[in-house]
Amino acid sequence: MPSTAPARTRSSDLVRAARCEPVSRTPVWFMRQAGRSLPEYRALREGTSMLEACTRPELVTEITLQPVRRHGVDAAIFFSDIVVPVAAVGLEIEIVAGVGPVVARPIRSRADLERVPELTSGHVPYVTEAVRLLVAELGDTPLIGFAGAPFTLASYLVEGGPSKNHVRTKALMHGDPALWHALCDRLAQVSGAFLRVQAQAGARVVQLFDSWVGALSRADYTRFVQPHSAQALAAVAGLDVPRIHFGVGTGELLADMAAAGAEVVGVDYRVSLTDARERIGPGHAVQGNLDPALLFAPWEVLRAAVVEVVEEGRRAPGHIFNLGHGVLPDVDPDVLTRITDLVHEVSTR
Ligand code: 1CP
Repeated sequence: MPSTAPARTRSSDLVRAARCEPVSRTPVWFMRQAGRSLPEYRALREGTSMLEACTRPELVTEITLQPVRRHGVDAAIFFSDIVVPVAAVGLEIEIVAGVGPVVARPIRSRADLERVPELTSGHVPYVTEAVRLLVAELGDTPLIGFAGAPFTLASYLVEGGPSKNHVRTKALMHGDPALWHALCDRLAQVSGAFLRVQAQAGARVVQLFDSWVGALSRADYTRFVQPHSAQALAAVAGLDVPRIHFGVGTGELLADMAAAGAEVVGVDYRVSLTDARERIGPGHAVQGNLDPALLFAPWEVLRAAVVEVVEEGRRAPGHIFNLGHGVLPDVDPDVLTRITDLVHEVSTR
């Protein structure tokens, strides 16, 4: 199916920055900009569970558009969750308020793996429909599609829910490498296909979230994770969609994450963009990396921090302004609007 996205989103600042091409000003969006801090989001979600909401195209469209209208950001991020594709193929999973994804029967054996079949576009017709509706509404603003990377997804599936130390995941990885690789191979197919569905319906950029991979050593990353993330990213190679790859606490892994195949490396707030560029090497754009906690600091302090990130980013071959991780739940949304305006103002070429 050919993309229905207007050709002009290809020349948007977001896409140009991702490709290390000149921009009119630094593009900005915020991880977790949809949901969370917006009262209009909480009103819409009233009475509908998170996973149920993700299957309703009109609702997804409205929630995705809310932060674009309110803040004037340079991109929309598709309202969904990293566990939507594994739920779509039949895994019993729930997103529990205040907790996160919880898996009824965790995946810990070869027999369990059969409960995670390959994903086809037929599993997620509501995603195709929502992306098409969105692209029609968004006009010049590009839509970012996303998926969870194999490691982060595997952690939820093996642990059965959110985890601090990922002990069962690491025990499986080292104790039964063959099963680990089989699980991640399957999850790479699921993630890659989920990215592909969104890109083919009109998403202009995709982001692969490996949120918790910073828990690993470099040796474990290259042996147990990188080939699978590369497989997920390769699923959208040739579709003309720049790929962003992001994780938290990944200072030691940035070079290897860049080598997994993305055009843009997302940098968390623990490493400066300047240091990150040195670790990543030439040829990649960077995304990030304002500390989300600074959104609670006095405006003058926050202002200086924003300007510093913009200035550092201008020395990179391409820069997309973002936070170093997601928007925290109780942030005043007006602060996000102010940051968006400031980034645009100080970066106008
Ligand atoms: O009812 C609710 O509002 C639940 C809160 C919520 C929301 C709004 C969850 C549960 N997921 C989402 C949407 C979501 N999740 C988006 C789209 C909105 C946007 O970004 O603007 C995206 C991109 C995600 C991705 C996601 N889900 C990640 C990767 C990003 C990151 O923050 O690192 C992860 C790790 C998840 C799992 C997840 N889903 C929800 C929660 C609370 C969590 C984290 C749980 C944990 O701490 O392990």
